[in-house]
Amino acid sequence: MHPSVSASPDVKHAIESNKAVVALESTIITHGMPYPQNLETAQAVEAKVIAAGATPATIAVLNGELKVGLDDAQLDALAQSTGAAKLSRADLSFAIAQRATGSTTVAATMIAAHLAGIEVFATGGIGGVHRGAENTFDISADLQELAITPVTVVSAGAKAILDIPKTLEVLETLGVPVIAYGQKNLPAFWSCDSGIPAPLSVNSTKEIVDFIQTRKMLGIKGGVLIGNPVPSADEIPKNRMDLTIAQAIDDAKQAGVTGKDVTPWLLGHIVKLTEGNSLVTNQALIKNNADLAARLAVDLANT
Ligand code: PSU
Ligand code: MN
Repeated sequence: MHPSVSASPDVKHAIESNKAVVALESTIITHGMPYPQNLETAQAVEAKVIAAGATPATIAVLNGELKVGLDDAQLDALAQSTGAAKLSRADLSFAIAQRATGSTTVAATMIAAHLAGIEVFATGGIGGVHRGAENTFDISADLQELAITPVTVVSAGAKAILDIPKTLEVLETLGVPVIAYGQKNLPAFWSCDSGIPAPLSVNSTKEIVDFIQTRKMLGIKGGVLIGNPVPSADEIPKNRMDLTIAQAIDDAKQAGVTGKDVTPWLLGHIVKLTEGNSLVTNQALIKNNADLAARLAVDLANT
């Protein structure tokens, strides 16, 4: 474990004894959902990981310390905080240097997980190429992180507010394996099926473990992205979601939202437009990803 990592006693013990650990991000807590649903979800996600036999490690920067594993009070304080910065590769070290508090995006969580020696990470949806990126150049740092940092990220695909075909093209260029779990098509975050075939697909955690081991054997660097569809009972079908997303993107343009505010703004606005339904689906898909990530981490620890 890297000396800059401040691991909780549970996480430290699990890592030192080669037990299964699942990293969890915190931007979803501070910028992805309102309080108290964010806290309830963070707790439910940790419970899912524990139920599947792994140790949860929620990651954040608290007063300049890179925390891997938060206790109840820390999780609660983060969920209620309003001043936490949204940290990615560019500003993770800045927050630590300034003794500040911030939540970690997929990119920053991957960096911290790797420093701690954690190989599996569960999130909701990764960042990617935004619609209209040919004009705005808005492409999430999550994509290049997947190219260089050896962590397997279990997601429900790229957030459907993004341009999914362009996101896939960039991932292909960067050499990031994108694997659909249990179906041939990629999921689309709130919806089970994006209508877009996944480059790769598997039906078991064992296949993912074999793939990860083979990549290690060949010395191929970088991460792996798993697209795990939300349970169908909890989805919002794509044709319904498409209209809401188009409306939300229009409204964001009108409101002049840019840069790292775009993703949180759109997610919050979509919760309003769907009268809370998108939040319920978001909670369900994260729990589902935590469960798959934990089962994968257990299989990986046993090989
Ligand atoms: N998925 C969610 N909610 C979120 C995010 C993902 O359901 O809040 C966050 C993740 O932390 C992801 C980030 O890394 O949004 C991407 O932001 P950007 O597009 O600015 O890179
Ligand atoms: Mn961006």
